[in-house]
Formats: sequence, C-alpha cells, structure tokens
Amino acid sequence: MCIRDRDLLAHSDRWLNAQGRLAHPMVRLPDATHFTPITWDEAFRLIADELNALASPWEASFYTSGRTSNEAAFLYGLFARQFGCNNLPDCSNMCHESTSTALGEMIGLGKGTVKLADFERAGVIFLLGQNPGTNHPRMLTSLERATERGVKIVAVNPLREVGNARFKNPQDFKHPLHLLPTLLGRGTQIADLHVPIQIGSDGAFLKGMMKHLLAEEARRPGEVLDHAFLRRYTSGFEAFRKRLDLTTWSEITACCGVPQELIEEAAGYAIRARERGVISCWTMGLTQHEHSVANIAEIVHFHLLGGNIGRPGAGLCPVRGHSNVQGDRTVGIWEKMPELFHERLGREFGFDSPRRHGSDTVETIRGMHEGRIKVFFAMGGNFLQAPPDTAYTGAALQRCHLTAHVATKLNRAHLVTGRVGLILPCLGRTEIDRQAGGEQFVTTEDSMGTVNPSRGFTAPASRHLLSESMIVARLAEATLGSRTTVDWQHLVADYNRIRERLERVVPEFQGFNRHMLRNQVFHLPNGPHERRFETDDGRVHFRLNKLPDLTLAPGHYRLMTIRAHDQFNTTIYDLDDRYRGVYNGRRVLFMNPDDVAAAGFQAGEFVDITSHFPDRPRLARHFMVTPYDLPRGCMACYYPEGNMLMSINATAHESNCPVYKSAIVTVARSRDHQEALNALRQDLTERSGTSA
Ligand SMILES: Nc1nc2c(c(=O)[nH]1)N[C@H]1C(S)=C(S)[C@@H](COP(=O)(O)OP(=O)(O)OC[C@H]3O[C@@H](n4cnc5c(=O)[nH]c(N)nc54)[C@H](O)[C@@H]3O)O[C@H]1N2
Ligand SMILES: Nc1nc2c(c(=O)[nH]1)N[C@H]1C(S)=C(S)[C@@H](COP(=O)(O)OP(=O)(O)OC[C@H]3O[C@@H](n4cnc5c(=O)[nH]c(N)nc54)[C@H](O)[C@@H]3O)O[C@H]1N2
Ligand SMILES: [Mo]
Repeated sequence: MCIRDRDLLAHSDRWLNAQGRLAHPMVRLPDATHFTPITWDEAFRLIADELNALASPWEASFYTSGRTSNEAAFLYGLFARQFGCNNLPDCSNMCHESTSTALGEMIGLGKGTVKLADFERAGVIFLLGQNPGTNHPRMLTSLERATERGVKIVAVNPLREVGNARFKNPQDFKHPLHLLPTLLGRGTQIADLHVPIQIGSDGAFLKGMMKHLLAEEARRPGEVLDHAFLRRYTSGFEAFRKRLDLTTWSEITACCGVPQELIEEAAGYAIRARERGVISCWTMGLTQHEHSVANIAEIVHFHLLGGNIGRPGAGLCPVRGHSNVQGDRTVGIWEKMPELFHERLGREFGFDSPRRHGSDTVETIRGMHEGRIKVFFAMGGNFLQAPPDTAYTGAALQRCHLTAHVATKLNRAHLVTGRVGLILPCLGRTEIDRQAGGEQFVTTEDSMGTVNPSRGFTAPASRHLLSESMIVARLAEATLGSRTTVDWQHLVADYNRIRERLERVVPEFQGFNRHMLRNQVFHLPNGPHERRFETDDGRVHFRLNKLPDLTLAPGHYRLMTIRAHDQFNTTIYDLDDRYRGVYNGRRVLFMNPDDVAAAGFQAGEFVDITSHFPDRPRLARHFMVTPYDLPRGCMACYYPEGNMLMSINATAHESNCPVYKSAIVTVARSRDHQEALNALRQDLTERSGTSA
C-alpha cells in the first residue's frame, strides 16, 4: 500500500475525506513522491530524533484541534513542557481567542457565565454573529423551547440566517446551467427581531443600545440600570457614560448601517427583560475581526448596565465549536498558561515547567515560514486550510524538517509536508479504547463548563489505531527517554490515573473523577456565575473603546467567510448549503442585489476576488455571483475557499485571531469563463463518483 501525494493533492477536500478512515501510520520520506506504511516504533523514533536534534525545544510546535479529550490534552501539554517549551497553539487561536481575551481581562475568566437552565428563565436572548440553524442545531432546540416560555430572541447579523428568522430570498435566480439554483430558505421563525448590521460593527450597535438604555434611565430613573450592581461590582462607569454621551447617534448609525429606531427597538427588549434577565450568545461573527476584543467588551458593558451577569436568566454565552475546545484550554493547552498552572504542574510531576510564553497559531506559522520553528506536530485539525493565507501557510509547512499529524481521516494538511511527513491514525471518539487497565473512557467540557464522560462503543476501524493518549505517551517516551520524570505507560494504562493527576494540577477539577466514575456529569466552578470576578480588585472594569472607522472606498467591499450547511470546518461533506438555498457548488460570492447591479454583474457569472490587506493583494478566482439578502457593501463566501484571501499579518488587536470575517476586497469579472465552468464540473463529477 502506498499513496502518491501528488495524485492525492489533485483531488478535492471532499474526496480526501470520503476515502474513509486512516488505518495505518504512513510516512513520506525526504524526496519521496509516495507515502508508505511505517511501524509505530519507527514513526516515534523519527519524530524523537528530529525533536532531539533541534538546537532548542522552542523550535518545535505542538498544535491541538478542539476534539482532543481532557486526558489526552493534559498529557500532551505535560509532554510539551517536559520537552521544554510552551509552543501549544490550538484552534482556539483562530476561533474564540477574542472572547477569551476580552472575558479574561474583564470578568476574570475567559468563559461564559450561563447554565442551560438560564435559557428558559431569560427575558431576551441576543444572538450575535451566530448561525445556530447550521452550526449549533442542538442549541436551536433549546432556543425554541425558550421561546415557548415567552423568551424573546433578537438576532444581530448581516445575514438573515434560517433559525434566526424565516426568510424568503428576494432574488430568486436560476443559473443557465442550473448549477446553483437559489431556492427559498426554510426553517422555523425563532427571532422576534433581526438587526442586519454591517460586518464588523457590533461594537457600534451595542453602543447604540447602551445609549438608549442611558436615555431611558434618565427619563425614568431606577427603572433601567442596576445601580446596586454597578456600584458593588464595577469600576469606571462614570468615565464610560461620559464617553458614550460624546459618541453621537450619527456616528453610530453610520458605522453599523441600521437606523436609530431599530437599535432602540432592540434595546427595548433588554429593558423589558430587566426582571427576567438578558443573555447574549455569540460566535465567529464577533470574534474574527480587527476590533473583536473591543466589540466583545461592549457586550460585557451592555450586561453590566442591567446587572445581567451572575443571576438566574442572565449572562454571557460564547458558544464553542469543537466538542472539547473549552476543556483543552482548562487542562493546559495554551501558549500562555498562568504562573499558578506551571507551579502546580511542576510540583506534581517533579520538574521545572518553562514559564516563557509560546507561539500561538499565527506566530507558529510565521515561525515555520521564517525557519525558527522546524518540527510541527498536530493533534488533529487541518493546519493547511483552517489558518489564514493558504499559500503562505503551505510554504511554512514545507519548510519544516518534519510535520506529523494525528488524525482520523485524511485531509490536505497531511499532504503538504515538511522534509519528512507523517500521518498517525488514532481512535475516534465512538471507538472502544482498550488499554492495559481495561476499557477506558475520556471526558470533555462543554460551553457551559459541564464535564461529561464519553465512552466508545464501536470496534476500532483498524487494529493499528492508537488512542491519542497512547500516542502522546509513546511520543514522550521515545523523545524524553530517561530525561522524563513521568511513568507514561503507567498513566495511560488507566485514564483514572491521568484524571487524578489533573485534579491535583487544576484545582477546579477537584472531585471530578469520582463523578465520572459514577457516570455523573461534573460542573466546573464558575466565579462570575456567582458574581466573583477574579480581576485585580474583584471588580469588572469598564473599557473605553473607540468606534472603528469602517468606511469603504468606492468599489471596495467587506468580505466575511462563513460555513455552509454540509461541512464541519474544513471537512466538506457535500456541496450544498440548503438553508441558504445554494446547491451543487461552494464557489459562490454572496452579494447585495443592488451591489450586483451597480457593479454591472449578472447573477451566476464568474468573478475573481482580490483582497487588499496592507502587506500585498491576494487573488481567488472563479466565484459565482449570488445575489443575496445582506447589507450593501457586505459580501460573503465560504470557509475554507476564502482562506487564500486572508493575510497572515491581519489579526485582531489583543487576541491575534485572524480576521476571517473582515477582508477588504474588490471584485472583477473572470476572463476565463470556460475554465471556471470546468472547475465546477470537476467537483460535480467527483461527487457522482464518490457518492455512488
Ligand atoms: N455543522 C457545523 N457545525 C459547526 C461547525 C461547522 O463547520 N459545521 N463549526 C464549529 C465551530 S469550530 C465553530 S467556531 C462554530 C461556528 O459557528 P458560527 O459562528 O455560527 O459559524 P460561521 O459560519 O463562521 O458564522 C458566523 C455568523 O456570523 C455572521 N457574521 C459575520 N460577520 C459578522 C459581524 O461582523 N457581526 C455579526 N453580528 N455577525 C456577523 C455570519 O453572517 C454568520 O451567520 O460552529 C461549530 N459547529
Ligand atoms: N476563513 C475561515 N477560516 C477559519 C474559520 C472561519 O470562520 N473562516 N474558523 C476558524 C475556526 S472557528 C476553527 S475552530 C478552525 C478549525 O481548525 P481545525 O480544528 O484545525 O480544523 P478542522 O477542520 O476542525 O479539523 C478537521 C480534521 O481533524 C481531524 N480529526 C477529526 N476528528 C478527529 C479526532 O477525533 N482526533 C484527531 N486526532 N483528529 C481528528 C481530521 O483529520 C479532520 O480532517 O478553523 C478556523 N478557520
Ligand atoms: Mo471554532
């Protein structure tokens, strides 16, 4: 069995994923054109030799996608630190990093403050920058149940997403080839109000709502703000109020592109929910912009005004993506874990955990590109197509001495390798995980801080698969040899032992293994939920954020990259996006119908997109013009097709999250219409080939 990587690269991502489970470790040796099977022993030896040949441990980087269990992630972080570095980038760096930064600073914990029960007690739930119908369908059920209890829902989104609101696409069109007929959106009406703001302008919208709250409070004192909360738990309110007074309505509405009345109407929902409480949920529409941290800070401010943190029916709710992305952070996957963690980790395992901060995802890619990081190891994920700037990231991977990916299924990142490339197949979450001590289960933490056990039930896809925990253990043994203070095999023989050590290193977990063994869920403590804010003085500080200037030059647009229905991040299951009425293809560019007309385009024709980041322009070709109900000046295409337009140098202030939802672009008609059609046809032919 061997695979020629050049042949594989010619296939689409959908095709790669459809090839089924990876069954055996594979290697691509220097100058080889093929991947060939390798034994696990040889694979670990190769990686260990490269790691040990590095001039410094900081020349290696250990990435984590968000599916890794608490147990495996804890071991993985321990291994990286015993090896000697904190280069632990993760998918959070591209996801909720702006949330963690804003909430960490403001409320002293980078997580949400609500529990599921709060949903049904709330008066209103704001959904900011989220498409739950497609990306959080189970949450949609909770929202529906909440609306039955009288909870109101306000959706803030440039798009009128299904699930957020029932909609009819005004610009029904059929492409001459019927490749992309746009149909009516279906779905349930759950939002009571939709506010179609400009991309990136949530901060302005929230300032507008707060301006209205302050005005109403002046009209009927004591009926809008929660003064007791503001006095007891916050600081800087007066300065904040003064600054807001100086921000004019015309500045606000110019920025977010919706009228004052609509903003006031939205704020009215919060005023009426004063007793029951306000919840704000948000996801990538908030986190992936230059001003994301400031915008999320405005969400916190909005909650502070009405005392909507730490009481039933109220709170902040950043909704996570991957099943354990929140847990991975809790157990130590972070390039800048706090001092206390290192102290306890070092004490528990008898070594000196390195304190210097490591590289996040963007810094890692730059480091690889510039030759400072030479070995790249990925625990899951797709480190070619999830990051920004696909060409730059690909070159970065190819400059490494060695790249290795632990994965369940093949993806393109595995094929764009360093001098040596390895693919290490692991057990999936549903598969039985048998170790020396018997069948094991693992644990994960959800967005609400609930830790759940997860036990596999199906036979492994191949007898060569190892669990992620075992892969870390064997990698550590091969690399560290007699240098390690840890008995890795003893730990992985019985995951209870890992959990016991975790409890001692991360105090929040105290007692959790007992719950897990009784098959009970465990709730991690959450200070802000009890109005305990671990900031320097125990108070939440108001910030003074400026309104960003979002003006566009003529002919320029702001482009966001979004998920379609039939994908999970970079894994493309099919070519449809049924709630948005797009079928049979993903290379579409959603445009406001008036923008389409003004630019002189026709629905269904092909255009090339050029992004204009300060470093250099980037081009993505052959997108089909798709008139759609979104504000003028705003555009959308799909992730990951749009990633080649993103710049490695364009990230959010403070959090360094790539600005996947804010590329300034221009658009021009494609010259080679035929080539564009051929590309589309290839996708379709491949689909009929693989789905048969
Ligand atoms: N089926 C499925 N489920 C998934 C995923 C998947 O790919 N497929 N991915 C998982 C992951 S890792 C994550 S992080 C989540 C992502 O879940 P979402 O955040 O819902 O995913 P996106 O498609 O990126 O959608 C972002 C939404 O933000 C809106 N938006 C864009 N810019 C702005 C803005 O400036 N302001 C506002 N208010 N809205 C804006 C877009 O119109 C879109 O509705 O989903 C998770 N669940
Ligand atoms: N343009 C643009 N780019 C984005 C985003 C965007 O909105 N727009 N969103 C960003 C966000 S929110 C995120 S979270 C990142 C996602 O970044 P990643 O987490 O790196 O990417 P995924 O596509 O989720 O990774 C999928 C791969 O993980 C592997 N895998 C699946 N299950 C398992 C498992 O159980 N174990 C192991 N070891 N491997 C497994 C498979 O090989 C699969 O191909 O992308 C970011 N990139
Ligand atoms: Mo994510």
